[in-house]
Amino acid sequence: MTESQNPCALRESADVIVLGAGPAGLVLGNLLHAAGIDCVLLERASRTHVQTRARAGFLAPDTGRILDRHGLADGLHRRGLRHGTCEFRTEDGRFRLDYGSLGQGGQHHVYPQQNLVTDLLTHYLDRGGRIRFQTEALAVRDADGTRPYVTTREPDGRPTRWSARYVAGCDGRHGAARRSLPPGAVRHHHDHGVTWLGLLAEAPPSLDAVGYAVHDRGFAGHMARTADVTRYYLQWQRGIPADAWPEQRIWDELDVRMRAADHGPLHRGTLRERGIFDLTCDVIEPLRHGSLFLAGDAASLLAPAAAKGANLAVLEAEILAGALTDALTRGDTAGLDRYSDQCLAHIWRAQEFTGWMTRLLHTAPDGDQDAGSFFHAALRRSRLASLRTSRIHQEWFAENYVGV
Ligand code: RFL
Repeated sequence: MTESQNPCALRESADVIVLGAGPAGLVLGNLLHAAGIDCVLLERASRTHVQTRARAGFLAPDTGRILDRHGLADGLHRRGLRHGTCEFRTEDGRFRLDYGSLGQGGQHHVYPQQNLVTDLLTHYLDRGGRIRFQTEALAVRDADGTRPYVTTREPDGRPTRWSARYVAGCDGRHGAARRSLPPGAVRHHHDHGVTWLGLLAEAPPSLDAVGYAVHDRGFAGHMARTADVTRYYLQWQRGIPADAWPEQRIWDELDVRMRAADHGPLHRGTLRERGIFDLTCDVIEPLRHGSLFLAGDAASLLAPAAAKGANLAVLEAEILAGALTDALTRGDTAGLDRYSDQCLAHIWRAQEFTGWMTRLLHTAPDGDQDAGSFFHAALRRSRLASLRTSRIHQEWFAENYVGV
């Protein structure tokens, strides 16, 4: 017996079913609910889990403006920090870019993703928004018909069938929306060939800027999160587990790559979290399949080198919310027809800049024939020299670094 024929399955419905309660799903849910649209969020994890999952921290000025526009930025303004400088540390010394005051740039908000998710969730629930935690979407069915439905597994294991007019797949790269795409959907995939060890240190930031250290031993990164917590990244050999090195060795390696002997010591602290991130990316094309729309990481995965993923997620959620509201309140489906092309233009631009940043910061990718070669290192050095000396290059950087 198939899921759809199961007579025991509970049946529920909403005009819009939003899969996933990350930044994309929660912004979308808040905007739809505020517009009076009947919607429900289905989230696989528990409330505690989504509110404590540490990921992004750098939110672009446009993201702040979107959240402001919809009254969702209180926490960001109260507790977020502002950031407009990055420091590159290279074999030729260090230089700073005040991207916040360059060209079309602007300052980042530094606000941990789990705080943003908590704010969005609280706002949604306080206004009576519907959400089901620990409810895993299994598949989206009949997306090309007029009454799509989502099959789910409830917390007690019972199968449920949710029918809707539209389904928003905001359930990330491993979610049910991607698994349910029809054969015509294309996934463009690219592996930058670089791996990061991501670290969350219980230590105050060591410099008042984002730190990008370009070193022959590999990249190291420093990013403030709060006054007491700092993210560090180390370019890492693929296949080596995250716990392979003791803390002391990690801090020593960060010291070497960040050139602490020349530029000042790093504040050390307990490493609260370690994670391995392969810098891969992909784009699903198109982002609409009948009544199913993809947003956020479900639509496109970006390597974290340029801090774009959560920003795109918020932007796409706002565009999709407007289009769904027009369709459901006025029967105007033009926004839904435009959705995929409109978002893909932003996504490809973000992918392009992320790829450029990845090449700027790292030693040659694993498996590259030229790994460690003079040629790769010389190109990287030349790119950095241009960024250090060319005002036009700096303005281009600023515009792309903070823009989505
Ligand atoms: P999320 O945040 O992954 O949320 C998806 C939600 O869907 C749920 N889910 C399901 N629910 C129901 N049924 C299913 N079958 C489900 N499958 C999954 C999950 O439990 C989850 O709650 O996706 P969303 O909303 O699209 O948001 C995307 C962002 O999370 C992501 O792009 C950013 O974290 C990327 N990123 C950064 N982006 C920035 O803009 N600025 C940054 O500074 C930044 N730093 C980062 C980052 C990503 C990182 N990682 C994880 C590689 C730093 C790191 C280390």
